[in-house]
Amino acid sequence: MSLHPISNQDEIREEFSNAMSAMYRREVPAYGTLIDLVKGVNAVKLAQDKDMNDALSATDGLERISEERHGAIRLGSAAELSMMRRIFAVMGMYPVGYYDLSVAGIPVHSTAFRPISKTSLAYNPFRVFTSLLRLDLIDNQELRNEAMQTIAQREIFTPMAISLVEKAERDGGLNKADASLFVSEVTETFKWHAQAKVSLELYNRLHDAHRLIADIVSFKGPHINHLTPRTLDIDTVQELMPERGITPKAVIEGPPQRQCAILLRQTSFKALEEKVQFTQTQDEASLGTHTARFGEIEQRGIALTPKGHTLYDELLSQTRAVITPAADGSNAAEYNQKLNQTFADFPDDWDELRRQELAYFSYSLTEIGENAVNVGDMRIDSLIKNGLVRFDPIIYEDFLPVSAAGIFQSNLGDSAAKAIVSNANQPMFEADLGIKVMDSFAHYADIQQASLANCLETLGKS
Ligand code: OOG
Ligand code: NI
Repeated sequence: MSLHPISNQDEIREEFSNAMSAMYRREVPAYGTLIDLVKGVNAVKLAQDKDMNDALSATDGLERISEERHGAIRLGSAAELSMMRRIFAVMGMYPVGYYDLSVAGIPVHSTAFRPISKTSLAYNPFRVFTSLLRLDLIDNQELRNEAMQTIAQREIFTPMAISLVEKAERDGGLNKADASLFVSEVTETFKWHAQAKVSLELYNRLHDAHRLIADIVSFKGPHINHLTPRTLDIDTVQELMPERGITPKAVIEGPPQRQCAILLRQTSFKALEEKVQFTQTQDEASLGTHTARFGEIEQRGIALTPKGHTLYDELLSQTRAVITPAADGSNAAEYNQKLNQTFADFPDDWDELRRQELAYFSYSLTEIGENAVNVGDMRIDSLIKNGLVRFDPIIYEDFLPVSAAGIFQSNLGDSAAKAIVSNANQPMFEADLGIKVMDSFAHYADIQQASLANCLETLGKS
């Protein structure tokens, strides 16, 4: 036994998410206001809804309900992305899913680094939505070269962070002291820098090509651009934000409010305009501003099968073919009404979702099932009907490209919708990342299948 045992990855991730939270509250005071609002609304919801309170205290523990569930960063190069992957791996966070944002006119593609196992997710679900800039989608060759050179010149990781990653890879983890040092070194990478790496003149040209390019290229590092706590009542938080002096985006992204929550609902407050000091050029003033950082909240529901996801996508595009939410919120009520109306076609009953194979469930034995002898009819529907097996929703742990695009857009302003040719390129993303991303559908299907097989095996022996 070593004198300095290896730290659990889940604990390192927990320490990291706490450090990020503390840093972001210091950097963006409005985010602290949002957290307080979310905590208050969660407390009211738990007091009003006893069933929810009981269910959550059994599964999630009530004291961490309002903690951060995810954050987001944007990287500039393959080298940055692959090192970031190695860093997240030390904290038990692995790339799941590929999101092509070019379809929405945003020149990035993304994955989410997240914990995978049930126990790790339950311990601390913190994920980081990570986007990589796609300079290949920028027409202007000269600007593309300048952007590439600027990014190539920066080193976003501290030397200590890199050497601790190497150590973790060599030794199979980090001891407690190294883990704490690692967290503080890694947190450095996500800090805000009011000092830009570029001149105001270059910033403006990058900004004109696409505001996101300016955000990614102009700074010393990939500042965390938002953190996202969990809310138990997203509609109420959305409604109360203005009272607390923060401006919400026009509409909540994702599915409408339902009895059986599906996928993910999100909203955010608009990014703040912050003062930036640009490098001096002869004829430009060096002070300017940049708008990038915001706060977001999320509420999660059940993961959908490919069939369910296709139905979700269809109903969402049906809605948006009739009404697109305006950035100023002027048609928000009409949009919500249309969304509700369209989603009436999505079954809103757990058993219906299960029988139509629209969503993923985890099966387990009831007390009757545990004690059953000589079970005759082993078909799953009969086992459920006879009270031997129960089924619970598997929660969606990933993201939604249309929602992500809405979050990006609301913080880029309407004018940022530039003509970007849509072209997904997962192989290029994975080559840059250094490994393949995990397929989330396959992962949810495995969890469901394993839970079912487990029930059937035990009952078969009875
Ligand atoms: C990421 C936006 C996507 C989400 O919750 O869908 C995202 C970004 O703005 O960098 O975080
Ligand atoms: Ni987000």
